[in-house]
Amino acid sequence: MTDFGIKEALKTLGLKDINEGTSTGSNNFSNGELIESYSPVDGKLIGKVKATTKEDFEKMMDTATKAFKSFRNMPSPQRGEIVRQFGNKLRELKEPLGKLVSYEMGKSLQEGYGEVQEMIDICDFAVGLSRQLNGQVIPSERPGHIMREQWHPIGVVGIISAFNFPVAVWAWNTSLAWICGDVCVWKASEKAPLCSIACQNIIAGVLKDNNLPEGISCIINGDYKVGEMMTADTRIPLISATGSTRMGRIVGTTVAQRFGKSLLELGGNNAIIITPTADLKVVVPGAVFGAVGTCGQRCTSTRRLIIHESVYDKVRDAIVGAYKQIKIGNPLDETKHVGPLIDKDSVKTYLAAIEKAKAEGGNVLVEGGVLTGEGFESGCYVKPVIIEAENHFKIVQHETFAPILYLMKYSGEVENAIEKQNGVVQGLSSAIMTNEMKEAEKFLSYAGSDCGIANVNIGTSGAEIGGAFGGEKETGGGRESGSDAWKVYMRRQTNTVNYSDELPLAQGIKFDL
Ligand code: UN1
Repeated sequence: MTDFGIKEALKTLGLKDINEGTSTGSNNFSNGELIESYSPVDGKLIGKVKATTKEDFEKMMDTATKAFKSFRNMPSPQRGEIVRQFGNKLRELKEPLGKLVSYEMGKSLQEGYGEVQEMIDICDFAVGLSRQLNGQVIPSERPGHIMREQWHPIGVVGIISAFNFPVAVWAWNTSLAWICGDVCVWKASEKAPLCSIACQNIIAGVLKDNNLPEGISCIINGDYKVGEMMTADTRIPLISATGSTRMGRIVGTTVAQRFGKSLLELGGNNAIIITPTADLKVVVPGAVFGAVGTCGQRCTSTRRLIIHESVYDKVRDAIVGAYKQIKIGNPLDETKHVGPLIDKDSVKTYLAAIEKAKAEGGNVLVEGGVLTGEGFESGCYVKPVIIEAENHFKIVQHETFAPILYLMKYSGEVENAIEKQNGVVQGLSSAIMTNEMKEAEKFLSYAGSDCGIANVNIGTSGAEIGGAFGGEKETGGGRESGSDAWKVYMRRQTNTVNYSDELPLAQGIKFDL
C-alpha cells in the first residue's frame, strides 16, 4: 500500500529519529518519559516524543523570560517581518505539513492543507497588524495635559491546544502574540505531538536565520500535568486554552486564582435553523459538511438541525440521502470525505452517545457503527449518524466530539427556533438558512443567537481568520484570530502627560500648600 508520501513528509519536516523519543524541535527541553503517537489512519506508531519534566520546564521558562526581555525591544513592524518569513516557510511546507496533520490527526488531506492555509492567512493578517497596534489619544480635562493609551507586550504567553486543530490554533495565537512582542510556550495535545515538533522546527529555523533567541517559541510536551505547570505559573500572564469545557473550567479557575488572564475557547453545541424558505442547495452541503467534516471533531461542527415542521420531511430526506453518498476511509485518499476519529476512546464515547440518545427516546435515521476490515485496521473509523431527538435530551445538551447529528422540529415563528438554538449551555457557532430578510436579521439581533458566531446561509463551521473566533457561555468567552483579538496579547497603559507649568488636579480638586 502506498504511504501517501508520509515518510517523505516527515523527513522534510525534520522529524527523523522520532522513534528514539525526539526532541528535535529546537528549544524543546523535554527529557521525560516517552509519549507515543499512533496514527488513527492506519493504527501505526508514527514516532515518540519526550515529555517535559518539572526541571525541563524551569529551564524552558528561564529561556523564555530572557527572550522576552530582548524581543519586546524590537519594533513591532520588524517583528512582523519575522512572522512574514514564518508564513513564507509555511507556504513552502504546506504539502508536507498538511499531510502530517492528516496522518497524525486523521482529518481529510484537503482539510489538512486547509489548516496550514489558515496558518498562512493569520501570518499575513499579523504582518499587516504589526503596523497597526494603535493606541489612542484622549482629550484631557486639564489645560496643558494630554492623555493617551498605549499597548505593550504582555510577556510569556502559554498556549494549550487541542488535537483537532493541531497546528492552526497555535498559529492563531503565536502570530499575533509575536507581533505584539510576546514570547510563546506551547503545550500541544499529547494526541498530536509530532505536529507541534514540526511547527517548532519551522519557526526555530526562522529565528535562527534572524539571529533571534530561540526562547521566542518554546514547546512543552505531555498531558494535563504539564499543562498545570503552566497554568499555575505567575511568570505566564496569559493562558490561551482550546479544548473541552471540563479542561477550561480547571484552567480558567487556576489562572484566575493568581489573577492571570485566560483566553478560553471551549466546547460548542452548534445548530443550524432551517426555515421554510431555506434553499436546499445550500442547506444540504452546509449541514452535511458541518456535521461530518473532520469526522465531527471541530468545535464548530454542526450538532443540531432545527427544522421548520412545514419543510421537515423534505429536508430530512435530502440530508439522509446525502449521507448515503459519504465515502469513509483513509483521509489521505482525496476521494474520501470522512476519515477516522482520533482514537479508540473517542470511538467508545461515540458509541455510548448513540446508546444514550436511543435510551432517551431518539429515533435513529442513519445507523452508526464501527467499520472493520481492510483499510479500517486502526479501529477508529465510524459511520456518521443521524438521530431524531429532542433538544432537552441530556445527550443533546452535551457536546460529543463525533459525527452525530440530531434533527428536531420547530413550529410557528423563527423565535421558537432561536429559543431552541440558544437552549444549550454552550455558545460557539450558529446558523440560519433563510431567504427572509426579517428572519435573518432577527437571528442576528440582540434577541437572536447568543453565540459568538452567527451565520446566514452558510453552515456553522469553517470560520475565516479575519473575524474574532470564540463564543459565549460554557464556550468560555475568549476571542482569538481576527478583528481586535490581538488586544488580549498586550497590556494596556493609560498615560497622562503634563506639559504646563502648573499642577491642576483632576475633578477640580484644590490642594493648595
Ligand atoms: C476548532 O474547532 O477548534 O471554524 C477551530 C472552523 C475552523 C476553526 C475551528 N476555522 O471550523
